[in-house]
Amino acid sequence: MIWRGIINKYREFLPVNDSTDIVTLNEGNTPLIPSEYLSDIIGLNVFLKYEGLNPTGSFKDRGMTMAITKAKEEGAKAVMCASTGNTSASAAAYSARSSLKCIVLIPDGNIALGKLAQAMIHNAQVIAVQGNFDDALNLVKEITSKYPIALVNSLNPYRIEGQKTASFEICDSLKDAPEFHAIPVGNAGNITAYWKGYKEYKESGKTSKLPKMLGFQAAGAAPIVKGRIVEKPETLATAIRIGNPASWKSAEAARDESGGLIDSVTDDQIIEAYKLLAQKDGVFVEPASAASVAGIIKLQKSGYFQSFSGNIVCTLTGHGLKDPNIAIKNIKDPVTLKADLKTILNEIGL
Ligand code: AN7
Repeated sequence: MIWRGIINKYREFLPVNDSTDIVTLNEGNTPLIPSEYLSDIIGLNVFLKYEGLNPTGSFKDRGMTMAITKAKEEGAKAVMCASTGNTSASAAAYSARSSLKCIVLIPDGNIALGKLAQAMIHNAQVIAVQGNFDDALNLVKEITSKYPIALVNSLNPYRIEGQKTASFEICDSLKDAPEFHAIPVGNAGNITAYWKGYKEYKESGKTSKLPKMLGFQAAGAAPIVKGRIVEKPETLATAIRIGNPASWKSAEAARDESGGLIDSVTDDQIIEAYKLLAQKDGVFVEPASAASVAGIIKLQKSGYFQSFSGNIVCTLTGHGLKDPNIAIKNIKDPVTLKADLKTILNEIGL
């Protein structure tokens, strides 16, 4: 069967009917990659759900195909979002494909280069706000409540509907739900969506159990862990530099209903996991994505997994090419030498 995107594949679980005109870039169907290296460390079978391989390079495409499809169906002419980068890249691409005007508010100076390039080339109206993501989202909420512009942040329930399909794919691949699911948490839409997906699959009889949900925030932007709004969130993982998550309550529900946890990881732990993924598994992700792996390594060290066996899935939310500056900053510069055989052989150690 030709893959035609998540709505076609999972339409029985989604708010569409036969006359819905689907806006898709054939998102989804991302690989679930086993990690031998991490399985050895953790003591469970670790799988990486590599969402960086979606059309715009992040998991946001799953929600955006749904949100833009519904915006079109409902007659919207324009959409708007606040974004730490990936939502704006995705909204811009799906809007371009469906001739919608797209307006994005980004925190000035705090989005990765690749994401900015995407929003710009897809012709979104990009406005950098002198504030953080939370300030930008407040503005977008106010504007979309007063003017005929559709909000496509994950407060839009269609976004969650689309994003839940990642759980379906995991269960389809593993033939059941995993024991654990680890995931980065920013605005908390994705953990909400995965949990909804796992529950719906179990209710429909496609799986026999539910995973424990393990969410990870960056230590400098960990409102849910601290139990209070962080006014000035700080982390090099700019995708999750969020101090007041929109889906705070539903993330707590996912944590509590599943018997899981939401913890924090430091920027150093994120960078360590980011390098491990690239250098041991050959998987290049953006820093925020590495929070899930940093988190399970942290939990393993505390003995958390000792009495468990089975499968654990880590969502890797975005591609490493989104943020090339971080990669280059964290690795030694390449040497520059004369175009001379002896010099090059000497450098290689031959
Ligand atoms: C790579 O693009 O919030 O907890 O505006 O880009 O569902 O917010 C991005 C979030 C994790 C956190 N990893 O997901 C945005 C935005 C990456 C991300 C998250 C984001 P949520």
